[in-house]
Amino acid sequence: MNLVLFGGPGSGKGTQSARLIDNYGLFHISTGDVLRDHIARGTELGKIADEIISKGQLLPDDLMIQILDEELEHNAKGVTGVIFDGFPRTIPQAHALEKLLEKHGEKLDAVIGLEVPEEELEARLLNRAKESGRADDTIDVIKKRLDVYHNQTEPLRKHYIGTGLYEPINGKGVVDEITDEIASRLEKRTGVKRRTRR
Ligand code: B4P
Repeated sequence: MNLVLFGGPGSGKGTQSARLIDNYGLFHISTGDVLRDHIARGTELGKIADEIISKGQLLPDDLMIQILDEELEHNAKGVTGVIFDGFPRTIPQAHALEKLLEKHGEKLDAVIGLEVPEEELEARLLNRAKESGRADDTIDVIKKRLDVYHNQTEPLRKHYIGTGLYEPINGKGVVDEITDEIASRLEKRTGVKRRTRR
């Protein structure tokens, strides 16, 4: 089973991914985590990513597509399925993902859309900032990330509704209940049951 977790900044993609990995034994690719790892290690890519992320912008599509291709090639060989967390974020990235999966004889089974009102997203990210120390969790950068989301990422929602893959989920509420809702929709859609309860 190959899934995309889709939603605004702070919608809970990382939070729900952690649960889906256990529930279905899937391999997790978070492009945000990959970039933060490069920043922490001070690689050339990390230096580029640091500058862009701290401004709340997206990295260029060609660079992100290359990163994803390498992740699939080197780390995801032979896995039963993948959760794509934070990728795609633009229409060109979505087309690239289709091609990459095709190359590996795979396809996307569902796009889980975590739908959360903007005020809630802002509040969560400001709250996360207290502990995470993330350079992109400040009020100005959060506002920029929300703008970028509306302009560059939200059009993907319509794209995936058109393909029939989009599963809208109310992402506001208790984390466990959101996980249950995702599991129930996935079972209806694919017939696959989760191995553990949460
Ligand atoms: P990401 O790492 O993907 O980060 P995110 O959108 O901020 O967070 P996420 O939705 O995972 O939220 P979380 O579960 O942590 O991206 C960071 C940056 O990397 C991007 O801005 C961009 O610059 C760059 N980047 C990444 N991928 C890219 C791509 N494909 N192309 C170009 N650039 C890319 O949840 C947030 C907070 O809410 C947490 O504190 C959590 O505890 C809390 N929370 C979660 N669920 C909750 C709930 N139900 N109720 C209350 N709080 C909840």
